[in-house]
Amino acid sequence: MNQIFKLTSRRNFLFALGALAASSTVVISRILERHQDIEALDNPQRNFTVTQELSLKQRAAAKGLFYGTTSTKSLLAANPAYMAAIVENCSMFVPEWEFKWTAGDTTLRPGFDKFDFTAADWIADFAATHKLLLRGHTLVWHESLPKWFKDTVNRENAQQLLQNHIQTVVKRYAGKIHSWDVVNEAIEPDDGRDDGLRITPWLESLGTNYIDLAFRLTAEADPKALLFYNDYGLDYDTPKHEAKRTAVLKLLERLKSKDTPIHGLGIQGHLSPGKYKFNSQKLRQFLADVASLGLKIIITEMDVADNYLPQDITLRDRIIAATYEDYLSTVLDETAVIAVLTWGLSDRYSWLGEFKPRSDKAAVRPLPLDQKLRRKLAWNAIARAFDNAPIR
Ligand code: 9MR
Repeated sequence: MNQIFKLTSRRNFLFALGALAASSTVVISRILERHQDIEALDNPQRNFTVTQELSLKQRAAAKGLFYGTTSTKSLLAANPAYMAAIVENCSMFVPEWEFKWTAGDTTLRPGFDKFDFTAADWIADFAATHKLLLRGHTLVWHESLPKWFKDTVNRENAQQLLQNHIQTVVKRYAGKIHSWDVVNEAIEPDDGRDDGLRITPWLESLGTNYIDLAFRLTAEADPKALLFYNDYGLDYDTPKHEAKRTAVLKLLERLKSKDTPIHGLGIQGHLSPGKYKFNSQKLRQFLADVASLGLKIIITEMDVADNYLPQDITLRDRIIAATYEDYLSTVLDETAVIAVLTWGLSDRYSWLGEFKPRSDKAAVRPLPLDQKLRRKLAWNAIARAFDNAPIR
C-alpha cells in the first residue's frame, strides 16, 4: 500500500513537474510571440507628419468626404471646450445615446406608447446650429432596450411597436437626418443559424423579415435620409470576422434582391492591434463587394483599443496611429466610402475606458485627441489618410 502510494505520489510529482515545464514553455513562447507581434506592429522610424494647418473636416472635404464623431448631450452641455473641438474638426455627428430606445442617462422610450424627445431634440438643435450632418443611431438593435420592452414584446405586438417607433421618431426628424442606422448588429454567425442572423427579440417576434420591414418603414417616414445597416467585427483576418463578412454580404444581397430601400453599410471599425491580424487585401475586397451592390459605406464608430499594447505611451501612440493610417488608407481607396466617424474625439470620453479598461489600469488612448484635447499621432494619421485618399 505504502509502496503504491510512494509510486503514485512520485508519478504525480513528475507529472506535475512535466506539466509545469510544458505550461511555462507555453507561457514563455506566448510572451515571446506577443513581443514579436508588438515589434512587427511598431516602426519607430515611421513618419506621421502632416502638411498645412487644416482641420480634419477640411481635409476630408477636400476629398468629398465627411469626418465626424459621437458624444452625448450631458457631456457636450457640460464641456464647452470639447464641444468646440468637435465643431472645429467635424462635419458629421451621431449621438451616442439620445436616439437609442434607452442608453446612459437618456430614455427616448419611457413606455409602450410614450416618447421623451427632450435629449434627442437637443442633439438635433446642436447639429443644426453647428451645421453638422446628423446620423441617426439606431432604430432596431437588440441592446439598449428598456426593461418594459423586454417584458412586453411578443408576436402579437412587435409589429405595432416597430411601426409606432419608426413612424414617430423618424418623422419627427425627417429632413434633418443625413443617414439612419436602421438596423444595428443583426448578424451573429455564432448563433448558429444558416442565414447568420442574430437571435434577438425582434427576430423571435417578427421572423427574418423584420430587417426588410424596418427599412421600408423608415423610407416611408423619411424618404430623403440614407438608410444604413450597421455592424462590427468585419475588419480582421480571423475566421470569425470572415464568417461575419460573408453573412453580412449575404444579408445585403438578400435585401437588394427584394428591392429593400437600403443605401449603405456602416462598418463600425472598432480595432484592436496586438489582438487580431489585419489583412488589407481581404478588407479591400469586402469593400469592393459591398460597393458592387450599389451601396455606399461609412466607417461609423472607429477607435483603436489599446489593451493589447504595452504601457509605454510613445510606443502605444505610434502603434495606434499606424493602425488608423493603415486601416483608413485601405478603406478610403474604395470611393464608395463617403464618411469616417470616430467613436469619440478625445481619450477623455471614450466608452473603452469603461468597457475595455487596460489590465495595468493605465488610461486608454484610442482616439485622435488626448485627455487635454491636444492632437495625438492618431490625429495626424487620420489627417494623412484623408490627404492621401482619392477624390470621390
Ligand atoms: O458608446 C456607447 C455606450 O456609451 C453605451 O452605453 C452603449 C449602449 O448603448 O453603446 C455604446 O455604443 C455602441 C454603439 O451604439 C453600437 N456599437 C458598439 C458601440 C460601443 O459599445
